Parts: sequence; structure tokens; C-alpha cells
Amino acid sequence: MSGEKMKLYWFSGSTPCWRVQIVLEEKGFYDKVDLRHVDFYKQEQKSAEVTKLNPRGQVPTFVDDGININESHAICDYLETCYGDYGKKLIPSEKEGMSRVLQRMHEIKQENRDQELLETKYEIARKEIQRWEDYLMEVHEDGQTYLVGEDFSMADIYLYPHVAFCVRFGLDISKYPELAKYYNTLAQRHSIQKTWPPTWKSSEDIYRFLVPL
Ligand SMILES: N[C@@H](CCC(=O)N[C@@H](CS)C(=O)NCC(=O)O)C(=O)O
Repeated sequence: MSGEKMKLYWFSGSTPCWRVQIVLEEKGFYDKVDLRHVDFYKQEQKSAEVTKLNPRGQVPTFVDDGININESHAICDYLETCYGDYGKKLIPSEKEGMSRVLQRMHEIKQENRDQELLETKYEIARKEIQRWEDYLMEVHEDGQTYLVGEDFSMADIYLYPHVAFCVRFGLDISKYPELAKYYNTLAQRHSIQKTWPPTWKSSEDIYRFLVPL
């Protein structure tokens, strides 16, 4: 880690931000980061300070040693590539393990690109959730815990905030027992607990899906 503090502009409840926060904690950096919470209700993400770094006026917006990088997946990959030896290794170095973690990471990214579709087309969302339920069933049948086997990886960090977001906003996770087991088990992980969106600890700002998934 460089001499200059890392800086993260974030918003409580933003799944892209949470993903980055988990990586920072897994790498042992989180307590040293200059965390700047932006208030969406005041449109602070559109301030000159943020848009100078991120013309889209979005979070996460991240700076490390004067290097500015945005887009949550890019930040996660950057942190693992630059700081692979710090804290938890999140993408295995050996080919087989790496291929499995990358495969799931990029499947999750694809799902994220279709976010708008998922929000309006419940049938597609249902199928997508079922797909992850099936993946987790295989993992659990093998007596393992994480998305890619026995070790926590970047694939879990890409996925978990999506699962928690769905639960937070009304998904009846008991309909998906494997996902429920995964959700509850990983909720115990230190980095996830520590970075849990603070506003989700209260019962305010809960909305429900109009159509149950
Ligand atoms: N693809 C981006 C998505 C970033 C994004 O959508 N951020 C939202 C919060 S979850 C945001 O800043 N929204 C405020 C706005 O667009 O004004 C990433 O993964 O980093």
C-alpha cells in the first residue's frame, strides 16, 4: 500500500460500493481508507469533487496513490492484481482454480449488465436466481461452502451484495434454500459484517418487490 491514503466515495446500500468495501477489508486496508460517504438525497455524487474523478457522477469512485479508478469490478480486480499478496488471496494463481473463480465472477457481471431487464422481467430474474441456487446446490452437495468450493474468493464478493440486496428488498429467500444457506453463512464473515451497509441495519428504506420472486 502506498504512503498516500486510498480514498473511496461510497453510499450506504450501494451494492457496487459494498463489493469494493469487502475487498478492501479482506486485504486489510479498510480501516486505513479515507471513506467519503456521499449523500444521494443531496445529489453529492454529482458534485464537482466527485465528477472530477468520475464523470458519470456515481459511486464507487476510488483513488489509490493518485491513481483514479472507478467501476466496482475494475476496482476489485485492480486491488487483487496490485495487492495480491496482502490479506486474503481472492483469485487463485493456479490455472484450474483461477478459471473457476473467473468464470463465476464474469457470469455475475453479465447479470449486472442486465439489471434493468431483471427489474422489469420477473421471469428472467426468477430463472437467474434459480441458476445460482443450482450452482450452490452442487457446492453444498460436495460439502463445501463457497461459490467456487472450499475457499472464499472474488466470485463470492461479486455475488454476495446482489443476494443481500434481494433479501433486503423483499426476496423471500426461504424459497431458495441453498441461497438462504449461503446468505446466512457468509453473513458471519468478518469482512461482510464489518462493511454491511449501515442504513440496512435499521428497518427504514425497505421496499418490496411488486411481484414476488
Ligand atoms: N457499473 C457501476 C455502477 C455504479 C452505480 O450504478 N452506482 C450507483 C449507486 S449503486 C450511483 O452512484 N448512482 C447515483 C447516480 O447515478 O446518480 C459500478 O459497478 O461501479
